Amino acid sequence: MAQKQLVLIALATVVLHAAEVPGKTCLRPAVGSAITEPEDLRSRNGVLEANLTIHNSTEADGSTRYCYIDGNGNLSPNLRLKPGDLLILHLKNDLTEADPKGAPANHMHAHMHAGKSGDPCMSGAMTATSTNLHFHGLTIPAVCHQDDVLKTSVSPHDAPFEYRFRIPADEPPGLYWYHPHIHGFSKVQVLGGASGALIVEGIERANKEVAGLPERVLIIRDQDLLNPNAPPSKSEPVVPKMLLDRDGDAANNGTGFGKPAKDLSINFVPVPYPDYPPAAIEMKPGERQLWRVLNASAITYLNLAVLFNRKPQQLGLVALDGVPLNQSGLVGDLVDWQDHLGVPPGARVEFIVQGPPSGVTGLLVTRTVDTGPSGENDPNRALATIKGSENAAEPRSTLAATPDRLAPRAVEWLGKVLPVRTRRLYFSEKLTDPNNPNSATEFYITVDGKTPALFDAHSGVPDIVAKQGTIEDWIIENRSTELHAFHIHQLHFLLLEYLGKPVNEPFLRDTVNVPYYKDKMLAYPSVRLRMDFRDPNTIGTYVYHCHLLEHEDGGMMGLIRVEPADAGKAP
Ligand SMILES: [Cu+2]
Repeated sequence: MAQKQLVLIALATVVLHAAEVPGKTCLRPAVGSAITEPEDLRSRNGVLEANLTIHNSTEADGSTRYCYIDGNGNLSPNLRLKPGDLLILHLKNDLTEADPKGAPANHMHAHMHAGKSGDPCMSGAMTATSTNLHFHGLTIPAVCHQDDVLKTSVSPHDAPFEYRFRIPADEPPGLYWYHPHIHGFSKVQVLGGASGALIVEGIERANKEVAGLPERVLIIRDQDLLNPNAPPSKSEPVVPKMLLDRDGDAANNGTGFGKPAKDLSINFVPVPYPDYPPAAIEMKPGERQLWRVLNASAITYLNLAVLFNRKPQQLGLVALDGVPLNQSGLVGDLVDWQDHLGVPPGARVEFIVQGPPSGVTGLLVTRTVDTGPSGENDPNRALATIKGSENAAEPRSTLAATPDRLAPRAVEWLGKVLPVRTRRLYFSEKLTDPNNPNSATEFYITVDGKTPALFDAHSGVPDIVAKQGTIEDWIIENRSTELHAFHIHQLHFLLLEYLGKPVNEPFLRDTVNVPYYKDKMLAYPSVRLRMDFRDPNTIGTYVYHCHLLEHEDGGMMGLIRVEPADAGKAP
């Protein structure tokens, strides 16, 4: 009898654990719900200190969700700091082995690599249950406890791991973000929902056009299809039968319709295929707001538009990838009015939106993106309704109405400095068996002249060596038949040429599309970027890669070492 009771008690304990402590599960709002804002964690007296736990759970439908939970149970909070503020995060890894179906398909090089010590700074473990943080877009050092993703790896049995760094005093004000960056496992964690916004405050100090505006953070994520076997909606035109691309996702069919590679969510409200029931936003009629939109998708491109009565509205772009459009200091308070905004995975757009008239319900949509013959299908779809209503609640934050002006940058505008050299890199893909179109694909980014090789997380040998204090031009070519998104850690770059044509952008980016190659093209599509290694925080060893995470996990990543200006000496 006593033994039976013991068993019952043990069972009860197990059940309690499985049912989760309240606030410790990756809860998701229902389809069609009103969009809420992520909670704000704001710095006070120059410091923001917070506990962040990464958690996952396998759902009844077999999908795996990931989320960050702060000390108060908030999901994936906004981290809000001013330039110069100190951020201290205590990252606890609460990951459990996910459903095998959620694991990456071909992770031949993403094997278990036991560290030599229990030190998360030296671990280098790249496993399904290891994690770390990358602070996308910030020019902070690539060292442990700051923004190193090569060796830093926190395991579930580790004590909370401390991230501690200052937002640089000259970091452009805008939208940045945090997400895990474990090679081979970035996709599964980010696709599951592991991401959040980091806002460097003061955009209204850079551009007076946004002073006094209410602001809203919208995070668009992708996730595996909730209804993978459903036929397309009856309201859609009939499209060619869906095939799979090289990554095993629904392939681009070139029509703008059909089954998407992934579902999307907006602030975690799912908008699932095939009918895309939109999430809901309310705005006061005619009110201007600043929308800060992050594409935290693992593989999905966005092309955002706002429609009133099916008519595209003007969106006033003021910042891209965290950098105000007037970053050069040469163009005044620039607002770039557009009726659609392309956003590759990893990129951010900050723009002015005007609320619909009273009684009108507008629509936030993503238009189709042509990802190339072997790219994913990113069809047209609704994301959220925008209802004009006198009773609409104001967003939580409003930008200062009469801000002091941001000081001009101390360094010369990147467009005016000559590069010390030009390098050529290219994206390419290769079937493991050239005679079998269904064999696995290998993904490369290669310095022209070298032999393509998959990224090796443990080699430590840089593909590129540069010197701090210098400027370089990089030409990035795409020799594959799908779109890729080039991203580099620790710095922003200036886009100088797109498809061989000069562009004149007064701002910087950290992620850029490189269009796909097609038969009979006379040259590989390319972009020319001016890379800025002047900031001492760019010293160190870090990565550049495609921001489609299945490409990054699959090997499309390279290593750069930036050496200190005072020659020869190790940092
Ligand atoms: Cu790619």
